[in-house]
Amino acid sequence: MKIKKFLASDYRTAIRQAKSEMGRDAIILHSRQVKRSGIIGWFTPPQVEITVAMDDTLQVYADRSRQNMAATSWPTVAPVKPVPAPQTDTAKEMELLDEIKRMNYLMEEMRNQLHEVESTKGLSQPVQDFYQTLIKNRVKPEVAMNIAISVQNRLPQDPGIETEWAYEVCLHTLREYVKNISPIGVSHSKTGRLVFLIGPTGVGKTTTVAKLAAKMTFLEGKKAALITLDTYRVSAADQLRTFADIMGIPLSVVFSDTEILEAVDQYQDKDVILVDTAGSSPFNQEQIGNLERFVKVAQPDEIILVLSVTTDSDDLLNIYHQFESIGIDKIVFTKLDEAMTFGQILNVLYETRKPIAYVTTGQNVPDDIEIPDSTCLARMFLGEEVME
Ligand SMILES: Nc1nc2c(ncn2[C@@H]2O[C@H](COP(=O)(O)OP(=O)(O)OP(=O)(O)O)[C@@H](O)[C@H]2O)c(=O)[nH]1
Ligand SMILES: [Mg+2]
Repeated sequence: MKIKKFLASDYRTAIRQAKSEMGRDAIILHSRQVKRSGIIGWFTPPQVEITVAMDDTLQVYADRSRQNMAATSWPTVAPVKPVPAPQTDTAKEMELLDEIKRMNYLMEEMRNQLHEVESTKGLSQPVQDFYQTLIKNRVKPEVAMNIAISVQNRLPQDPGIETEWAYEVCLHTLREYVKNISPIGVSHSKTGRLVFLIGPTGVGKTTTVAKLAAKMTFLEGKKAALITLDTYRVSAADQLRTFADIMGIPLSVVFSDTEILEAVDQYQDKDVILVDTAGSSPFNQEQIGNLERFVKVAQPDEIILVLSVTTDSDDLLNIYHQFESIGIDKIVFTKLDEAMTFGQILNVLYETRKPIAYVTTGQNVPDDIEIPDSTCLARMFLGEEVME
């Protein structure tokens, strides 16, 4: 690991120096303002010192994680080539334990299936089919069952009920669970709406910020400004700067509490100030704590959690709960173009009762972002093709 300090008149110059010497994936360990010594320090502005680290293994990891993180934000264990172990007593015991675990898992599966058969017994055939369709589309059994029961309660007991009518009732009921749709609330009466986008690494926060800024500026005629708090990696702010420069939208790279307040103050004449944040691992309390501090200082009007639908339902809910302390107002679901099923969206909305703000459907800025409508979402949960 190589660690080096860089001293310059401002952050941007210090980062430029660090980047050219240490590479794009170097990590900023610490940054501070330093007053020059002696009498000269009284009359000149403080300098900026950043401490930067770079490790060859980090470089490899960074390259790899950039590809992997896009698929899922949850750490995965690299597959290890099995090495045949000598069959000692301990190895045999381990094998036995594994076998018991496998049997327990199978028994649990069978119990669930029996439970499912038992609980779907009271449902008419079209509602049972509806339930099975939800399960196939990765809706959790308990969520699917609750929705199926409310569908059943709305249908007459008539066994000869028409399938088409039953389908309409299913769709209508499903829609009610996702009718809370709430894009960013820019209003003409109040400028300077401050919106934070937070979430795990690689889910598409920066891309979503760029898409939103471009849409608002070029399609809705709004004035937008960008702030990035992502100063963890030396090259992180460059990504958004490139978009900002192309779009002609102002961007501030912010390192401290004072700087965020200054930036927010400076952009008060804009309709919306979008804040991109560093990806936080839900396991890293320090990163979540840092984010929480910025939120306390800046007091945003909206905090949007960005989640990728390529992540498994249970992981999505775990991530939600890890970020909950920051205060989540609404959710953006990204990478719908990379998923085969969408039940995980319903699972998250069902449990959290939070509104959905947008969905994103590809890498293109600004086209691949949409405000979904509830019919479209309901049909997606049933596995119907509704998006390009
Ligand atoms: N397929 C697909 N890719 C997307 C979508 N949104 C973003 N991406 C891609 O996902 C990758 C990560 O996107 P970023 O916007 O950098 O993600 P981030 O959350 O800002 O990442 P960190 O800042 O590293 O935490 C990029 O390759 C994006 O082009 C989407 O809706 N669909
Ligand atoms: Mg980013």
